[in-house]
Amino acid sequence: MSGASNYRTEVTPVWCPGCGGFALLNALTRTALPNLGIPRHQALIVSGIGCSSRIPAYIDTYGFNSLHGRSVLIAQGAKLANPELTVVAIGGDGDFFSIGAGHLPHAVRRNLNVTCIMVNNFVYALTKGQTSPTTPYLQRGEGPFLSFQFYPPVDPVLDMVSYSVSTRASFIAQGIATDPSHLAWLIEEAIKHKGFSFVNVLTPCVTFDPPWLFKTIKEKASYLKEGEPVGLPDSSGEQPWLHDSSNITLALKLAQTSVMEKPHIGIIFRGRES
Ligand SMILES: Cc1ncc(C[n+]2csc(CCOP(=O)(O)OP(=O)(O)O)c2C)c(N)n1
Ligand code: SF4
Repeated sequence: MSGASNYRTEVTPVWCPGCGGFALLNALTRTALPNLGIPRHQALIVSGIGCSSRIPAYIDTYGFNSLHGRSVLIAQGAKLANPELTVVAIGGDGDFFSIGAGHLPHAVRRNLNVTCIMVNNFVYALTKGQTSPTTPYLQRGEGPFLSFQFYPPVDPVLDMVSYSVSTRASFIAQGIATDPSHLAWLIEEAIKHKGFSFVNVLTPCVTFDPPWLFKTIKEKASYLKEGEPVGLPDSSGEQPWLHDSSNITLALKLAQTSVMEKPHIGIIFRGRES
């Protein structure tokens, strides 16, 4: 067991070296949970199935490595049963946006005080590289994805920002695994928000993503700061406006930009609490 200020278990992560999962683990256990001062017996991490969903084993709180796509449901049930618990659901883009996608709008509607962290590595990693709803279009044979070599994705990307803004999630943020301290701050704000909060973490899968994918995202990432002009892609004919995370109309405008054009990092929208 770890010490009082350490939220890590003694279990060694089995993630590949360089996996974005480490950034989230560090953000949660080294910064967000200690800063919030949540006692370990009052926090629950629920995950689904996937590489990212291994995380409860590494965090010294209550944990539930549940079923693929169902973590949001289980998290809501736990919160209803014990409102004192800080409940965080964690999973991959396949988990939340493919098999589990039907649960998200209803979690948004209920607006229970649950934080949902989507580890968006743009691929089904655990099952070895199939395309997910967030996989961008690639040319045939491009990248090391096993499935891409023969079946490049042809469907448009399901973008977390536009999805969560259009369903009116009460807290929406996007972080990036290369900046764990900023990610920790976003998670703290999400946990403090009294309502359903959704944090999309742009994350590299060093094994199955083509290397240019996360490199492009990292290079194009643009931080949102309250009261400061938003970054827009070169192709945008719009004048940058001043970021105001309380304004859903401006969040809808941000949602027009895809993550591959201009990944906005920060709090996108903060609305009604429950
Ligand atoms: C009901 C069910 N369907 C399918 C699977 C197989 N499966 C396990 S993990 C996974 C996808 C993993 O991708 P993602 O959720 O994005 O997580 P990652 O591994 O990328 O972190 C699938 C399809 C399963 N375990 N259970
Ligand atoms: S396959 Fe990808 S997501 Fe899974 S542990 Fe390795 S780098 Fe991480």
